[in-house]
Amino acid sequence: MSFFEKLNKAAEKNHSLLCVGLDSDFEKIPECLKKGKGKEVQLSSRQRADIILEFNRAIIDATKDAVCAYKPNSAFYEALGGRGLEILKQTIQYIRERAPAIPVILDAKRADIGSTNASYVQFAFSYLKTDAITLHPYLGREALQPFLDQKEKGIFVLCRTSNPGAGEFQDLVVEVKTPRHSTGQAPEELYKVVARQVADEWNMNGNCGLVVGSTYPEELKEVRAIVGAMPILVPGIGTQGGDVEKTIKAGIIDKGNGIIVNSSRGIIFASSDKDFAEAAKTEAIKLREEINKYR
Ligand code: NUP
Repeated sequence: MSFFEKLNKAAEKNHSLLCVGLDSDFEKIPECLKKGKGKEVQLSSRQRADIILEFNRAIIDATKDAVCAYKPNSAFYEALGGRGLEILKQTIQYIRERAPAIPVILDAKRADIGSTNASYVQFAFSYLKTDAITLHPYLGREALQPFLDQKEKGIFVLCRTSNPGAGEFQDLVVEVKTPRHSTGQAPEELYKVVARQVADEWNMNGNCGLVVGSTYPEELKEVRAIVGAMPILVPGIGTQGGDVEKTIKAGIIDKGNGIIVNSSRGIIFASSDKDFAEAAKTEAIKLREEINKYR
């Protein structure tokens, strides 16, 4: 089954467009999980990683019936070195065991020249066994081909990011000219060019999606108009202040899906007390219901 088939099934089963981001920053892990494991300053990377794994497992058990996907961000695991990569793999394995219907998106924002991408593909899909990955578009399709060739996987290309300075490059108005001909497209912002290229040129295997931040609902609406029904991963809800109603109205397609709404810190760190898993569940259900209200 392809990633997008799996995603749609999970969304239907849990009646949810919510993706919970497993951005398990050690500093924010509830104290109750750290107690009895030594003084925090003395904890080794291995011990920190083990605590994060315990945290992730509790979050997954608590939220698995309210989500359509999980999205661990590689940065928080890479920060812990070798054991960090192991617990990222073990977290994905745990999702397979406890919630096999729920796909996993690795947020790693990779991309390099083609031959190097082949190794990134191996890391994401052979070692970690994730279902989908996020990529930068900057090197172009030729370089990203090893990812695009992964027919059963989801390939999410950054289009309009959620950060305040996203427009520095993404809003530059450009005219597309290939070496031999102009496409005839009027000049437009770079993020729209990315959206158009991915939809028209890169999506030959039907495995592409885009990333557009919920902090820019107007841009999300414009991207939706360009790409038709292509799935869009939308981070920025919760801590970054994205508006749920505007996001859903701008991004949803006729069938009431087509977007994957991510919240990380707003869900997983809803409480820093012993009730952290229960609080994550409550927040996940609340956000799922709010999203569903506007579908
Ligand atoms: O444009 C983007 N904005 C963004 O926040 C693209 C992303 N991939 N992300 C990621 O989504 C970010 O790296 C983090 O993993 C998550 C948002 O987390 P939070 O603000 O919900 O805690």
